[in-house]
Amino acid sequence: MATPTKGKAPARAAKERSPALDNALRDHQPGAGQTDEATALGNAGEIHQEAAAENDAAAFLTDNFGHRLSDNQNSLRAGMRGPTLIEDFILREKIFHFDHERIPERIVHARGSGAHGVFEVTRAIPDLTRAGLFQKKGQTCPVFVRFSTVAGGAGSIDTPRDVRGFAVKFYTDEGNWDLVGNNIPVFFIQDAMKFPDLVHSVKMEADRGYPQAASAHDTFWDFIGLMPESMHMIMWAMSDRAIPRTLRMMEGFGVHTFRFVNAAGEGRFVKFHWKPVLGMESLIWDEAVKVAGADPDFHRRDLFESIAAGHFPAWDLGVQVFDEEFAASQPYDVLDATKLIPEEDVPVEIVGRMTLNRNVDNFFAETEQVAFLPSNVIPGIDFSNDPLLQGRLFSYLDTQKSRLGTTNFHQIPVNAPKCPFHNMQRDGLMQTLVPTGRANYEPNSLDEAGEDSGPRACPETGFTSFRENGERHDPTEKVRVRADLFADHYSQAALFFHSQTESEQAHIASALVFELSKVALEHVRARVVSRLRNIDETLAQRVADGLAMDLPEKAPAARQPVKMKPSDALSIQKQAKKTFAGRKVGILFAEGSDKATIDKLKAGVEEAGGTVFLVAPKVGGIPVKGGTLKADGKLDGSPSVLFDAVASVLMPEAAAKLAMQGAAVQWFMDAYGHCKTIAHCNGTRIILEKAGVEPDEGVVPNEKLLEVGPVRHFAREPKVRDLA
Ligand code: HDE
Repeated sequence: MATPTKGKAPARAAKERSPALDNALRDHQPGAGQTDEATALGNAGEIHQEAAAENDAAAFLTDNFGHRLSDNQNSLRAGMRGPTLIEDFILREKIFHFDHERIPERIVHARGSGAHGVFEVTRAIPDLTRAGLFQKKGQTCPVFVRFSTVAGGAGSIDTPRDVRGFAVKFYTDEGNWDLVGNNIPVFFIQDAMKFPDLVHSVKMEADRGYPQAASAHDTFWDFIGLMPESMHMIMWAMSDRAIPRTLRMMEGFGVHTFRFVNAAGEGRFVKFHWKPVLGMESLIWDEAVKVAGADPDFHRRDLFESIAAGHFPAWDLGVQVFDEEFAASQPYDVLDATKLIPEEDVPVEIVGRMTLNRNVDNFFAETEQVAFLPSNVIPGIDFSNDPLLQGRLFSYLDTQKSRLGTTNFHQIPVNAPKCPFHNMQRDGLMQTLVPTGRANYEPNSLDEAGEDSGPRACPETGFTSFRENGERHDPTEKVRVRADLFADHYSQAALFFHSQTESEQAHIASALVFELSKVALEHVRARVVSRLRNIDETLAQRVADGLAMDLPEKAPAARQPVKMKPSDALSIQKQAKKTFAGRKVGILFAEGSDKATIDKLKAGVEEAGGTVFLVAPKVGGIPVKGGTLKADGKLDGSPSVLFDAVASVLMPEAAAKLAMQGAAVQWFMDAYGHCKTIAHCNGTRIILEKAGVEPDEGVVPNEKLLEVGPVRHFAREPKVRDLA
């Protein structure tokens, strides 16, 4: 409350204030420490009075029914020191509302961050889909996106090892299309029937209520060990994909096989991909753990600040389109969500670009209340018989009622379509629309009496389900089984592992060791390792060694795996982009540092598309050579894990002083340990030595920062960490 008025005109003399405000000030001034707040309070009152004079009704505080408040500081009492009166409708309404301000958090994906944006078609595909959105190049539609972690609660950290949700709501002219995907193209399970078990196992354990936002515990790995179909997803979840550096630098996937249907009624299968324009970046596990402490809101803050600064994150929408014939000739079933289609087999064709260009105005109203439904499709986009997708079509509608409390959740602004919608549905809790007329049923002939008869179905433009049965099933049979190829649990897990660089493979092995080391039940560890033997014998051996256990017997495979050709598209490191765009460089300076050098470094990074964050032992104005300089962050509150690369401009005396401080030594030790580029001046050497930083191609003089770029130097990793 104090903030908006700080620095404005001094408070008026007490006699000019309203009696209520005087009362508030008196009661709020028990000690000298409160003077500032009280002054601000006076200013607030002053501003409101002035606004009132201008007849600006919005400036008055009212209750929810529009009654103006005369005092927002004191409840109504029976006498100066007496009890509060139940008649105080203002107090009761305020507390009543507050008491009910929380809604049930999402059972999964509770922690999320959202933003508005726009989608633009870059390639028309009328041959593939009749969806109006894709008919013309240049066509645009607004979107809302929510990124999320899966396992943790709404208040949990942003950087656990976890899958990230990547849910996009397209507000098209033909209604909302929700592409509710993840940042990993496959899933843990094949059938919706197993979802509650999966989620129960990964969430906090039922009796003890921990661990929060972590898969490294008994129940998760117990379930995984007993569900060999999860092994492909486990490879992804243990890889660097599960610890993205920012939300802006991760891929997204629709996961399931969907259908495109064109105007001629021809259907083709389609998989959706989001490719980040900034390229992909991940954290290193040690870094992820430290970021969690340094800034639990790391991803949310990054997204918000990037958009606020006008650095709009963008993704290209790609499609892999294929027909039944292709599907039938693959060694996997395209209806199985634990399988992907290698990009080398079916290239990803880019058809549009999404740019996030507006932060939410209110987190609760938009990010919390947004309701995604995989069942929200538009004519030209249809479902497949993927048994996981089929279950989702039911679940999301259902969950919104429990979260948002009403079947009218579609009327909440962030959920409402931006095209008109009319039907005969009426009433329900929190109906906020006021439908007119009598036509709330159909058919009716009210128009014959001159009344509005309401809307009607339209066979030509309305949604029609794809009619052909290209998915080869016998609809006369009722069965609880899975198709044969679903039984191949290991071919694609091996494909993923063998597509990674050596360093990425080491990260996977180490992640498995870390996670399983947190599993207390030894038979669970052994079962998981026995399954790894079906993926790669050396991986299984590395994990067994890392856990100091004997290699268990190989688990029998339900179906013999086949060999697939490694795919570079599955590796982050093989696709790494050397760019400053969207990257942040931390520059350390202190008293006496050369401002001109700092300015030059900053200008260079900014020109290359990056941002700079100045770090110093103190945040106020610091005397430097050439003037004073303010830091963006204090050293011990701005560890190097928050940056993509670091640089330092220090005079020898200041560096000698900093070399005595853990925060400064740790700054470089971590940057080095996390394989980041370290640019430095001569003065910094004393700290580098103490931090154990050894020369390599990523430890360079400041002048070389732009040339080397904010890339990771993974060749350094074996020197700084013992990987499995
Ligand atoms: Fe979800 N999932 N899910 N899921 N999911 C939810 O819906 C569910 C699955 C995904 O930012 C819930 O509104 C079932 C796959 C995202 O609001 C719930 C199954 C994929 C989000 C639900 C799956 C996802 C959710 C919880 C197995 C990737 C967050 C709150 C059949 C393709 C959306 C809510 C947001 C959220 C159910 C599997 C992605 C309970 C039953 C596979 C990104 O309805």
